[in-house]
Amino acid sequence: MAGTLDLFEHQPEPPQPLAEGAWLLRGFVLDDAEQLLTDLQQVAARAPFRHQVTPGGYSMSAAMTSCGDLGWVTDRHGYRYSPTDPLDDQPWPALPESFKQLAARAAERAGYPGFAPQSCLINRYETGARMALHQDKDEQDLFAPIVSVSLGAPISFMFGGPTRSHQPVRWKIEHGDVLVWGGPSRLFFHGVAPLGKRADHPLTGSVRYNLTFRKVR
Ligand code: MD6
Ligand code: FE
Repeated sequence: MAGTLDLFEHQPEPPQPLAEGAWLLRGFVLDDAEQLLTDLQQVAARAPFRHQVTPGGYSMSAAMTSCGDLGWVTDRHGYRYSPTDPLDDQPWPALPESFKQLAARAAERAGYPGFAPQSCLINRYETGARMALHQDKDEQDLFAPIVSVSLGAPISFMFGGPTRSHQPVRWKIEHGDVLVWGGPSRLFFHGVAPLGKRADHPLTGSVRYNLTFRKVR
């Protein structure tokens, strides 16, 4: 039955500002989520998820892989972007077409037209995995925004300010949500709280994935 409600259900929500230059696009990738998850699994079949080690010697609780011309890696020697996967010294899998299009579309919606990412870092969170407060500052190009896509189980995202001492604001981020940020908030501190025991999604079970698209150079 076509009720008037149907007319509203497919209206995209307007972008929600988190800070100057930072936008939350609720549900922006809902229609593309299954394709993105399929393509993600293909990337992971070639470049498997792994728990990287920080320069300080800690194993990260989120498992990671990458695709695109460059991948974000960390080991005892530091954080950096690498054109090859350290597991096999081969180039990373190419960015799937669905990833490229989605990243460009989301960036444009948030006011950053012409976004062409060189790298997509894929984080996989299982119960209890988290990401401590940090800045994304390993990129040379700090003018380009970062586009961040969340798939699967919901998580509490902490969005801080220009210094570590700014009290972060918590946002519940769900399957299909996209964050786009650049400009004045490009270097703001952020992180995610531990993935809850009861976190669940029909497409991924208790797992949450996050894709972050970056222009590095
Ligand atoms: C995450 N995201 O959502 C971790 N960084 O799992 C990030 O660290 C992040 O979402 C830069 C820009 C957007 C992000
Ligand atoms: Fe980050």
